This record gives sequence, C-alpha cells and structure tokens, in this order.
Amino acid sequence: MVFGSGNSKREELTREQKAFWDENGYLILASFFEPTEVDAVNAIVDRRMADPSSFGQATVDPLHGQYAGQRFRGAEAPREIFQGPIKINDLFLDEPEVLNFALSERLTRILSGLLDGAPLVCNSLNFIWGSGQPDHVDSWFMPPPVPTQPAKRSFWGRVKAPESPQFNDRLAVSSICLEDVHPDAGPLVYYPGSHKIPPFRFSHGGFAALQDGTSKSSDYVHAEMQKAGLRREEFLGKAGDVFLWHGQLVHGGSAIKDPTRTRKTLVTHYWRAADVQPGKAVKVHETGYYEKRGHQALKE
Ligand SMILES: O=C(O)CCC(=O)C(=O)O
Repeated sequence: MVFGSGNSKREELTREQKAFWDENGYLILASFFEPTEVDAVNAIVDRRMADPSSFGQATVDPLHGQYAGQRFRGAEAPREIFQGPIKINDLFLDEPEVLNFALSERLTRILSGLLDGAPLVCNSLNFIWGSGQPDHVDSWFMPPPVPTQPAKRSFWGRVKAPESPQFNDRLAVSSICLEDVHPDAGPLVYYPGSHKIPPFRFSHGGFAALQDGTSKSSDYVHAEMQKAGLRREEFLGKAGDVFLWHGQLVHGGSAIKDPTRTRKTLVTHYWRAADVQPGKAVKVHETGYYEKRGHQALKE
C-alpha cells in the first residue's frame, strides 16, 4: 500500500500507517520530498563523484568488478570504481545537507512513531546504481545496541558472557529515491511480512552477523519465507518517494539488467537515540539525532 503525499501538512504517523507497518514491515511515503530537496542532495553527490578526492576519509565500497568486497578511503580509491556500482558510506558525517535531509523533521516524526523513540542516524549509504545486494536483514550488520547487562562471575571468578543476549529490534531504515526507478535499474526487492520471522542466531549465540562465509542466515530466512508463503516485491519508486523498512525485513537489490541505468538513492539506518550511550547521541532537533563517530575503518 502506498500512503499519500507527505507534502500535506500531516506529519505524524497515522494509526493506519502504524498498523500497516506492524503487519508488513514497511511503509511507502509517496512524493514525500520536494524536487528541490532531492536536487540538492544529487548536486552534492555529483560534485563528489566528479572529483573523488573530495571524498577525503569517507569510505566507498565497490559492489562490482575486481575490487568488490574491499573498502577504500574515497580519496585513495582506484578511480575506475566510480564508473560502476558503489556504496558511498556515511556522507551524513561530512555533508550537513545530507544529514538534514535524512533527519527531516517530517520524516523523523514518522520514524519516532515506528521506533517508539527519537531516531538516531547510525549509518548512511548513497548509491548511484542499484546495489545488487543479496537478500538480507539489516540487524545482522547493524544490530541496535542493547542495554549492557551486568557482568556475572563464575565460581572461579571468571567474567561470564550473558547466556541469553538480548535482542533489540528498534532499527528502521529509509530509502529515499533520488530519481525515478526503472525496472531494469536493479530495483529494491523486499518480502512483506518477513520482519516477523524469529531472528536468526549466529553460531556465537548472538544476532550480529558472523562473517564466516556460510549462508546459514540467508538459508534460514528463505526457508521461513517459503513456509509462510511470503511473496517477493520490487519497489519502483519515483524521485522524492520514501520506502521505510523494519530492521528485520528481508530485502536486497535485484540484478541490474541495464548497466546504463542509474538508481540514485540515499539509504539511512536509524537506531533510537535512547539506546546509545548519552555521549554518543548528537541532537539536531527534538526528534532527530546522529551517532557521534568518525568514518568507518577499512576492512582488514
Ligand atoms: O536499495 C538496495 O538496493 C538495497 C540496499 C540495502 O539492502 C541496504 O542498504 O541494506
């Protein structure tokens, strides 16, 4: 279901939207941003892409070709990676306009209703082309912080890890279309209702992904989706549309059928400000925060 234009003055999450989110794990807000707002973000990204040295410490992940799987500081990255699918990480840390866009008050009021608390940007990704990412669940990679449990000591005095790690599902994601999505440009795919699948426990007992090269978590969610008869959908949004998804929703990027077609998108991940250590939450306005941190480390 697509919800009406956010350009109306209605800024709070409606009961109907919340019920739809609880049932399906996503929300589509059509025509939420004005063309001028979208153009301003595109201009920032275009400027950086025209001169990759301007990415400085910001990291970029090539998603295709010989460098796929690696991470580079933007300024030091091989120039050819900017000609094909890449993930530009955390522009919100350097570009106040990108931060303010992702923390638009109209959007964060809706997110506050979904998360039951003010959202905090913990990560942002800009895509120029489709991501082509395999189906996944975002909490595997960005598990929201949980309150620290008091350390327990064994009989021998050793500190014991909590036996049952807590699970916090307060992670929501916005994907803002920065242009109209063509079906051949590798649209976002998603599986309505998949957020209700019980979270996968990795072999360490917790919920954060283990990069052990196995596909157990993916096999698990696909088996559960098949059992539940969930269907696969593609999102063909227009510039200014917002697709919000629950941190447990299974989603990914479909294959790009026409590599000449771009799919400019800003994806932002939000935890709740209340879930991070107070010193880590920088307040931008009443319902919008971001995580205080530097750019991501390079992969080892
Ligand atoms: O838009 C896409 O292609 C998917 C992005 C995605 O999976 C993510 O950012 O978690």
